[in-house]
Amino acid sequence: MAVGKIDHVGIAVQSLEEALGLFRDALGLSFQGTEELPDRHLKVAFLQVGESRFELLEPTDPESTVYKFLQKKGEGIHHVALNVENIEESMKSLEQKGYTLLDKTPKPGSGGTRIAFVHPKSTNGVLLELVEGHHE
Ligand code: CMX
Repeated sequence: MAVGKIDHVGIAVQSLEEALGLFRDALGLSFQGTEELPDRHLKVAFLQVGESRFELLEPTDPESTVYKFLQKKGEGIHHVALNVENIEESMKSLEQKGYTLLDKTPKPGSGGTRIAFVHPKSTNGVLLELVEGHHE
């Protein structure tokens, strides 16, 4: 499988507004606005870091997987997203090597991308997101 850059690093936060005080204001990263993802029970904000980005994740209700994460672990790195050339091929390759995919088929991601997650229990404790396609 062909991995490109780190697309983004997802960080679970209690409050986007509060976290923007660090990432946007103190670090001075370019802020690309917030987005509501009602189907995932999340509010997210992207900040550009060179060719990559941070994705701040604030759960909007207890249905969110990020809500559970915050309850268990507190704020912190939630996932790392890697750009891949061909998502179906990458998913198949990882599955054949024994890694546990959380999605059977790619799901639509933000900005017209296609995404799939790999279970952190099979990937050294890091929830991996595969991303095909680029923003803008
Ligand atoms: N990173 C590392 N480990 C994680 C984790 C994460 N993000 N989330 C859970 N875990 C660990 C837990 O600590 C737990 O470990 P122990 O058994 O040692 O305690 C184990 O995985 C099971 O965790 P859980 O709290 O019982 O949670 P679930 O099994 O219900 O769900 C997961 C975990 C990864 C399967 C689920 O969160 C998932 O499907 N995630 C993929 C989708 C997602 O996270 N989307 C939201 C953000 C991305 C976006 O949409 O933009």
